[in-house]
Amino acid sequence: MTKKTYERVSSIQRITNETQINVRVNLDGSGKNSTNTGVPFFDHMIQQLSKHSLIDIDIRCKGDLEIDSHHTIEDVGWALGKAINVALGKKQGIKRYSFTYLPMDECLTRCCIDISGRPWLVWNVFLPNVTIKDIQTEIFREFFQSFSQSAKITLHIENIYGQNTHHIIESCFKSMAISLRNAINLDFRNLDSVPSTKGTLTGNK
Ligand SMILES: [Mn+2]
Repeated sequence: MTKKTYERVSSIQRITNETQINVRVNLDGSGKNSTNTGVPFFDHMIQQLSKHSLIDIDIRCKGDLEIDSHHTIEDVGWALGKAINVALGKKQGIKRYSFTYLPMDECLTRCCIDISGRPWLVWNVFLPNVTIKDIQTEIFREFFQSFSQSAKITLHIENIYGQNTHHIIESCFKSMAISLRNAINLDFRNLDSVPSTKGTLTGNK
């Protein structure tokens, strides 16, 4: 095979008593985004993720925002990670590894990714402000945690320096976006094989 002949798309639904979520992704998109979670700052972050990863992302979420935004943000992380995992299929031909240093004004964040099939998050990020609007900023660790678990990726995010909490959070999303873009990109020298000496990256073996 010298050309990709399959689509990398998926559609996921996740319904619990806390959240009802529908996610559609196209890994080979152009960064088109339509996200409505009822949490504008979080929608802004997903928009950044889509724009810079070039993954088309469509998210509809009805969450229990009358409690707070915790379940909504955590569960969208899970559903989006799952959608990406499904769309990646057997991970044939992907580049697999990537890293990005992402500056944003005064702050610098590094994200390293291995699309390994083994879920893991390292989160070395301190967020100086406890809240942004009415969002507890500690929830963003939970977003990346649930995303890494359901996407089955090894994800290391470190804020090297920075002061502004909005910048720090946004740099985490953008650095992951660019790392994802590169890691899910197809390696045209290696389209026929899964980039693992083990022969599988599904995480099932
Ligand atoms: Mn912003």
